[in-house]
Amino acid sequence: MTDTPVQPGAPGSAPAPLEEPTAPREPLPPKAASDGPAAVSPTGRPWGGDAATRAQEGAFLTTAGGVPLRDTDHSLKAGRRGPTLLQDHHLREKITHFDHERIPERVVHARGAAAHGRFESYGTAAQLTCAQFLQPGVTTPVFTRFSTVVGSRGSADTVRDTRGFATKFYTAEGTFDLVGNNIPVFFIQDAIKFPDVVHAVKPHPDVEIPQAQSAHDTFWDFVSLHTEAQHHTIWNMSDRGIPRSYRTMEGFGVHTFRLVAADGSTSLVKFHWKPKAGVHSLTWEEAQLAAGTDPDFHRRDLALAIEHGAYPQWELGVQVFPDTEDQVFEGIDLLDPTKLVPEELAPVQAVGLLTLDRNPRNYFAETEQVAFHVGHLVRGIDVTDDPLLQGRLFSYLDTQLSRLGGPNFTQLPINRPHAPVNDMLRDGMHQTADHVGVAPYKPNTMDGGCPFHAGADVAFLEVPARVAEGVKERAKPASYDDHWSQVRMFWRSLTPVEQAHTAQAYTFELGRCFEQAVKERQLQALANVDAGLCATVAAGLGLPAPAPTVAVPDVAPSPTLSQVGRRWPVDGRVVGLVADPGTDLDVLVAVRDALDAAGVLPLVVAPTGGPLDPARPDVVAQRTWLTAASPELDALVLLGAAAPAPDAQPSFDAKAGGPGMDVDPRVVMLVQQAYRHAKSVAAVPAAAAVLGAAMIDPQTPGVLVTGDPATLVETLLAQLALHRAWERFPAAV
Ligand code: HDD
Repeated sequence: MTDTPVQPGAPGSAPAPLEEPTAPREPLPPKAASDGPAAVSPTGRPWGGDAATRAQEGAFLTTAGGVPLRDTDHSLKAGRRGPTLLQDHHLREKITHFDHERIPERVVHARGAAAHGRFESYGTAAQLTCAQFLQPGVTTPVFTRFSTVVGSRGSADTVRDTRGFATKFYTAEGTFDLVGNNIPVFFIQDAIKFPDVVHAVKPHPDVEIPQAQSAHDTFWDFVSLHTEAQHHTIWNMSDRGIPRSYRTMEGFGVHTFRLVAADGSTSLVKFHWKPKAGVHSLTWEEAQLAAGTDPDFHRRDLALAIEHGAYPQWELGVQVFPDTEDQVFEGIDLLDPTKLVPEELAPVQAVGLLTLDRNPRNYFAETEQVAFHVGHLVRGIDVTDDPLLQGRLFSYLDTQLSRLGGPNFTQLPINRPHAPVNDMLRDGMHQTADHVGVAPYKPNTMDGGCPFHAGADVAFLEVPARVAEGVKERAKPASYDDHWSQVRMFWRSLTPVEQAHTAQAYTFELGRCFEQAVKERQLQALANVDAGLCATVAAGLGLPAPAPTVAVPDVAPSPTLSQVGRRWPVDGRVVGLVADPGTDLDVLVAVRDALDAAGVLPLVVAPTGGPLDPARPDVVAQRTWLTAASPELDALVLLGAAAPAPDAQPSFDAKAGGPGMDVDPRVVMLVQQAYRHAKSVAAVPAAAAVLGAAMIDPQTPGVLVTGDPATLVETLLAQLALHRAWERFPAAV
């Protein structure tokens, strides 16, 4: 025996003391916003937080096998400075798992944001379809994922692009997916062209630029050669291509679907989502600013609105057409996905209300792993022969096999039906179900004939629709040949402000192309749409405007295609209250509370974070003069003279506000931006100098100076309902 102390770490020594506590601790509770209103689906499954899917249990850190761990910070080494041992099974498990944390991103729609909610049926579609979730009084849990199309998972939200709008209805009769976009038509008429259009719009394959942009040669090469894409493209170039928020987008099922009623009668329909908050877009400058200051602009907006209780809502509506044999309505081929049916010809009839009220708890588990499929249909809703839809019926199932690693992705918690599942699919990668019985085939006697076929009163039934007569050929019908009249209809339905934005977008995008032939060919396409549009874009490019090559019939505008001129609810809109140490906090609180009561989200914008006055902890800055930016704010209220703060720097961006000026240059820049973006700007008299420094005439539309908080709020809310002071365009951008 020796009494020499054993060195820590030497064989036989006690483990080194731990720095962290080892007392058991309960896992953190979920964030309030992701807890959401507790509710139970009609099938009995909870959807306000599902304890069964929570991954973490117990108080201790464990291995994947549940063995409690004492140390996850040091690998097992041969001596403290020695090499790491292959024996370290915890190290290998930890690193191996990490090495495989990523799954392939979606080939399109990679970047998205999602939320849970509920769909309440009005019952107004009960005459049209026997689908259970559209019957009177039925509420169905849903999960909706919004997305851009072109960019990678980490790209910016506010790029010019189409937006995806996909909703999974967990109905009592099985899952129904409505996989739509914010544009009612598509680039192509046949799914076989999908790889072509996507290859054209994705970054160039040699250097992989540009990211999340259509402003490049291959895209315009494709759409100018492939003129059926011109209709979708003009929607992209309009303000619809840069939505203000996911909350302010329309959604469209695009294709014509067939509804089947309880009595077997059928009708053709197009699905529409109508946002309760109205249809609003960013300006191009706002979109570009937001991509820099807040690339997560739409994702954050959705999550914050839900967290603040301003739950986004959309009405689901249908345009209904008789199910005639030719499937043509008012001369429009309903099977051509590059055509819409103007609402003036077939009004949208509301059939239910979607409310998104719970943020995801885990982005990967829910938003990333959710798998939509146009073939997820329920009894009472069937597909048509639209060749784009037919191809999609293959693609969505197929893509999940590589994205989610096998055929059992419907067992992932977010994809699990809320209806009972009793299929005869077995085994495969990532199988988690414990199937019982010996006879997963039909007919059988070994399992007593189970499971039984469903009767016609509950089963999904394909409608016995007549298929077109003809020969087998790779061709399309003549009714798909008009690529121009609806493009012209869209253009003519826009107000002058919207037309100016659209022409500017074409000019920018083609200006980013380098191939002369591509620009000239697209100008030729624009000449067929409208001579004025073509001339404006040609002038911007410095090229001659060609004459049209196609005689396009004159078309009536469809006023519902424009966003301008209507009043919308103000719920969930965001107003910046620009304050400083001299601000009368009673006025600020009066304005803030009145806006809050109207459902608007007021954000205090102060020189620094924290309380404006230590004696008034109820008034705290949510944004600072440095972090606030116009795109996030739908209007500004100026509540102080905004004298330069000690950290103010002269700004080259602001037209005024350099050294020696009386107003902080960051506030000047913010106000100038908001003004250029045609936002309302209201000011108390003490802040009039800020307008002066920003060179804004207080008499301009949408600008107001008043000392009366009630008048200020009332005027501001009325202006917010119009979204922008449109009269300020086209001087604004
Ligand atoms: Fe698609 C994803 C919408 C045509 C193939 N599509 C995807 C998503 C939306 C749409 C919203 C994202 C779903 C999510 O959030 O996970 N797609 C549309 C619309 C189309 C359309 C409205 C035309 C009307 N799509 C289309 C065609 C094909 C695909 C013609 C193939 C032939 N789409 C896919 C895909 C994706 C997809 C490759 C990528 C990831 C996924 O499916 O799950 O299969």
